[in-house]
Amino acid sequence: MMLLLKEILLHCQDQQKLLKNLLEFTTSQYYLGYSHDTSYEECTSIYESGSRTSGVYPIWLKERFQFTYVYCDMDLVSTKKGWTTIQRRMNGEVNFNRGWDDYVRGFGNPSSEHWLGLENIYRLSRQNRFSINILGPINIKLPEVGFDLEDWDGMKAFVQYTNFRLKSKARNYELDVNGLDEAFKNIFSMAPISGFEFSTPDRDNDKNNESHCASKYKSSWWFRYCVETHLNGPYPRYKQPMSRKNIFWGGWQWLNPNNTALHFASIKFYYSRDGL
Ligand SMILES: [Ca+2]
Repeated sequence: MMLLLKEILLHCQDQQKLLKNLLEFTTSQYYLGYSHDTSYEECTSIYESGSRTSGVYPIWLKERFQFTYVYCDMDLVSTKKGWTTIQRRMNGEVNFNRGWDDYVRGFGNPSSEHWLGLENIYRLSRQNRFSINILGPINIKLPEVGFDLEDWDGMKAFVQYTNFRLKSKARNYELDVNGLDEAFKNIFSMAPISGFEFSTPDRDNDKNNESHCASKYKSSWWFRYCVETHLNGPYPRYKQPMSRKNIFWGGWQWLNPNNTALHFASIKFYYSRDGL
C-alpha cells in the first residue's frame, strides 16, 4: 500500500513538473511572441532567419521542453555565421569559483559573463537530430565548437573543433571534443583535454590522486592531472602574465611570446547543416 502511495505521489510530482514547464512555455510564448513552431533551437537558424545582430535570444531546448537564453554571436569573422555561446568571460564581474550544483544549473548573465549550465550544454550538443527517412534511425549531428580567445595585448585566436559533445550527468559530463582545425595542430596540441570528467571545488572527478585540481585552482573544468587548460579560472588583472592560477590556455606562448593573460574567452557552438 505504501509503495502504491509512493508511486502515485511520484506520478503527481512528474505531472506537476510537466505542468510547470508547460506554463513557462506558454508564458514565454506570450511575452516573446514566439511559438514552438516559430522558435529556434540555436543561433545558426536565427541568423539564417534574418536576425543579424549579436545579442541575447531565446532558444528552445527540445529535451527539457523549455526556453533558455543565450548570447548569439552574429559578428564572428568566419564563413560560418550564428554561433551559440555556452560560456563567456569578459570583465570579471561574475564569480566562477562555484560548486557542482551551480555549474550543472548555469549562472551569470547571457548579455555579459555567463555559464549556460552543464545540463543545458549536454542537451544542446545533442539536439540537432535528423533521420535519413521517416522510418530510419534518428542520428545526431554534433555541433562544431569554437574557443574564442583574446589576451591583454590584443592577440586573438579562434580555435575550432569539428565535434563537441558531453556525456550525461551519470558520467559527470565527460568532455568529448575532437577534430582540431589543422591550422592549430602544432601550437594547441595541449588544449582542451578530451575524455575527462567535469570537476568543481566540491567534486573531485580528475585523474590526479595527489590533488583536487578544481579546489586547488579555484576553477571548475574538465581536469586531468590539473591544469592543461581552464577557461573558468579566476579573472586575471590587466596585463598580468598567463598563469595556471587564472584563466589559462596551454601553449599560448607559441602565439604570443609575451604569454599575456586572456582578458576574453568564450566557447561557442555552430550547427552545420552539411549532411542533413
Ligand atoms: Ca583528484
